[in-house]
Formats: sequence, structure tokens, C-alpha cells
Amino acid sequence: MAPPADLRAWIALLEREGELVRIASEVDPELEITEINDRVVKSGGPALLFENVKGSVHPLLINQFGTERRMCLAFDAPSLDSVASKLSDVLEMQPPQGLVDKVKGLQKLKSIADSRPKTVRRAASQEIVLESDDASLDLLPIQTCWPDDAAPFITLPAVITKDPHTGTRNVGMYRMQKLGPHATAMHWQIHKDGRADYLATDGRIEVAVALGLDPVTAYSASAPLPKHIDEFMLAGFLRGEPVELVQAKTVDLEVPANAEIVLEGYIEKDELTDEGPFGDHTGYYTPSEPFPVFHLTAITMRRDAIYPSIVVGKPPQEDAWLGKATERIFLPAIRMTVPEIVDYDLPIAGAFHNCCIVSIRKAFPGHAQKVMHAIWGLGMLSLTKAVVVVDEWVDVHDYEEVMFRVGANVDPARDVLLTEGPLDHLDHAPTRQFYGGKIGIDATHKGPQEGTREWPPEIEMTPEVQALVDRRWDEYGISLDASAGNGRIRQSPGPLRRLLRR
Ligand SMILES: Cc1cc2nc3c(=O)[nH]c(=O)nc-3n(C[C@H](O)[C@H](O)[C@H](O)COP(=O)(O)O)c2cc1C
Ligand SMILES: [Mn+2]
Repeated sequence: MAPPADLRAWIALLEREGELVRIASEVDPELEITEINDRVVKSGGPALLFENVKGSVHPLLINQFGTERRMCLAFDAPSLDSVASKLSDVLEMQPPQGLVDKVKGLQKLKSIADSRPKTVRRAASQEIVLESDDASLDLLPIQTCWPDDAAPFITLPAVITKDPHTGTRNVGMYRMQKLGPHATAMHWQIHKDGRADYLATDGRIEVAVALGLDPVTAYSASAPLPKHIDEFMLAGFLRGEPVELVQAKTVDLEVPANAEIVLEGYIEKDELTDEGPFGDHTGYYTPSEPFPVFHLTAITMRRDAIYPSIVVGKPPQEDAWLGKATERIFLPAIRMTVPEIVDYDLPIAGAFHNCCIVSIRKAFPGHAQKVMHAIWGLGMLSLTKAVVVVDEWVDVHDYEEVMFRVGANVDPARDVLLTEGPLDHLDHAPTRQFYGGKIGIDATHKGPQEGTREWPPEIEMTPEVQALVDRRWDEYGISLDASAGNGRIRQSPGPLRRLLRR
């Protein structure tokens, strides 16, 4: 098995796995689909294929990424961490020792070389070609997601541009507000690569937008890669198959051959429109702001093309799992620069940029502060508002345990770092847009070198008594429901839990 080759293979897989429901009743892309989907996402329900969307002949697929299980199916992997280890294998390559090592090394190098996209001459994504007035966005079942949204928005696009100087491709997921049948806004936020390509181009920049991709390639458009790395290459690596590209019809760009729908067009420098309001992944509406205007020159499609959508809003929403995939897949790359990091967690409720919990192998005074600054200096993690640092033995995914460490180990006068830096484009809390306060909380054990009193030992039962109680458990005749859950703080279950509850 390998990850699905296109959206249709993905839908077939979801169906075989009992992970997809087809809805034959007519539904309205204005708000109704959002309300249905919101209930399904929040209860961990299936992907939804709406076959009869009011006003369009094209079916709409939503919630394809909405659970951890589906995300693993998409990558054809037992866990998201196993996807990450494929990457760390390559990142952590050492000079080979013997012949076997050399052969393995060559295989790894080949897996990188084979990741580069491949050009093909004929493509399913161009079975139908619509140009000039025939190319109309009115054909597509574009959703109006939330009541105060300014218009319908294309929400799951892979937007393709080229750096005018280096020719390097960039692929990013940026929402597109429908302005009419032949134009949209392009929501290139200030820190993003697509915007950098636009700013570096004089006059007109050509743009292509792929809709309805295989799930790994669609995910890759949302991955925060350094600017000079083509997201299609990451997709090829993660799929184990290169992404196939075909020359677009009206612009000088290559587009995925397996896409359901491709929008081709251009953006003129300094032609801006008011974009938004839009009910955003922050859980609030982002207000109207000027963004560039995308003009459509062609739509190409597969026959009976399926339109993909996603709704963001108050977490948890479907995008949580795209974010969790990034959290897991990028851990090996983060460890390359900051090897003392053991693990990290970006809570879904924190909309990813609001909070980062990180565990470290602490080796010297101020180490937690070093790691905070490293996070504030790393790619898109630099936008993180709050960083919480814990010791290596703390499970960063167990928020109760993290809360316990913060409560038990922090002297706010000594262990809280307040600083300033760049913030997410969409964060409404800072007084100024894009820039504001950051907080670092050092919840690690402190040593005398850090000027503290002696740190007390943690409470732990002896292994001997634990083994004795294990052996005798049945004899006591006490039955416990493991899932009833009276706290999950490892090493120190009952009493501390009660302490925290008081
Ligand atoms: C569903 C979804 C919608 C997104 N919408 C936007 C958006 O409208 N504008 C934006 O700048 N980033 C948006 N993002 C985040 C970018 O896709 C992400 O930062 C990506 O790394 C951008 O690619 P780039 O690094 O090549 O710029 C969205 C992500 C997801 C998962
Ligand atoms: Mn990029």
C-alpha cells in the first residue's frame, strides 16, 4: 500500500474504511454545510461527500482530514510519529560504516532524489478546459462558512507561484474570497512565502490554484517549509511517489496532473481589495483588510470534478489535524537545530500559534530560556505567543500533567519571561497588529546554580511495593474502571490530583 494517488482513490479508501458518508439530499453551501459539518467534526464523525449541493453540479467533499485515524490513513502510516521518523531517517543520516550501511544510505538518498516532481504531458486535471468567460467560479459549490462572512470563500486551495529571481516554486494554502465569477481575493498573510513571491515580482505574477488533490499533497500546501523548498517535493517524499505536474494552459506554471480542478490566473502588483470579514481559525471573525486580487484566466477540470472544502472556526475544527500532522512531522527538523528538545505539543485549543509546550533535556542554568528563544526564532513557530518548558520526563501531550508542573515548579517572579516579537497576522489580542508580547514559563526543576533552595524529591512508590500490590491485587477484591479517570498525572496519582482540585 501507499498513500492514495488522487482524491478519488482517497474517497474510495475512506469509503472502504467506513470513514465517509455520502449525502444525497440537497444542501445549501451557504451556512447549512458548515452547521452539518461542525456537528460531525466536533463528535469525531466521518468525512462527508455532499453529492447534491444547491446551485452546482459538482459534489463537495469536507472533513476528509477530521480525525487522527483519517490523517494516518492519508499518509498510509500507523501513526503521525512514524511519518516523522521517515523524515528523521534522512535528516539524521550519518556517514556509512560498512557495505550494508552504504546500500541503506544510497536508498535514503534515492528517496530524496525521487521526491522531485515529474512532468507529464497529459493530465486528468485538464480533461475539461474552460477559458475566458466560460471559466466561471459560479460553477463551483463555494461555501459561505459563517453568518458574517463577506462572501463565499475557497478554503482548501493549493496556491502555486514562482519566485521571480530563483524560479523556485512555492505552494501554500491561502483562502480565496470570491469577488465575482472571474476574481477572488488572495489571503497572503504577511509572513508567508506566497506573499514574498508577490512582493518580489514587478507588475504581474502568475498564479495557479489546485483544488481536490491526493491528501498528502493537499497537506503539503499547509506545511511551513523554508521558502526555498518546494512543497511538492515534500509531498513526493512523504508519498514515496513524485507529484506529477503538467504545464498549465494559460500561465507559465506547472500544476498537479491529478487535481480535480485547477484555477489559472494572475495578480497585478498593488491591485488590492477589501478581504473579509471571515470566521477564522482563531474562533473570531477577522476584520476586513486589503489583500491582492486574483484574476481568473482559465479553469481546467477532470470530468465530474469533486470540489474540496474545509471550515475553520472555534476549535476543534478539521484543520486541527492538518496542524497536528505538521506538529509531528516537523519534530525531527526542529530537533536538528535544537537537539535538547524531547517533544512538543501545540494545543488545538491554542489555535497552534498561541501556545507551545516543550520538554527538554535540561543541562545548564537558563536552558529553558534558551529553548524559549530558539522557538521564537524558528520558522512559523516564531509567532508562538506562550512557550511552556518542562523537563524531559513530562508528557507534553498530557495537559493536566503540564498544569501540575507549572503550578508546582514555577516562581512567577523568577521563572516567567515576558518579551516581545512578531505575532500571527490574525491575532486580534495585541494592541498593534503583527507585533506584541510573548510569555515564556519555565516549569523545569531548578538547581542551586539557578539560585534556588534545594529542590525536593518527587513522591514515588518503591518498585518493590508496586510489584507486591500488583501480585496481590486480585486478592483485595477491588475493581477499578481504568477509563473512569481520576487524573492522569504520572508518578503521582491520587493525592496530588486532590490537591489540584481543592
Ligand atoms: C485550512 C487552512 C487555511 C489556511 N488559510 C490561510 C490563509 O488564508 N492565509 C495564509 O497566509 N495562511 C493560511 N493558512 C496557513 C498556511 O497554509 C501555512 O502557513 C503554509 O505554510 C503557507 O505556505 P508558505 O509557508 O509556503 O507560505 C491556512 C492553513 C490551513 C490548514
Ligand atoms: Mn513555502
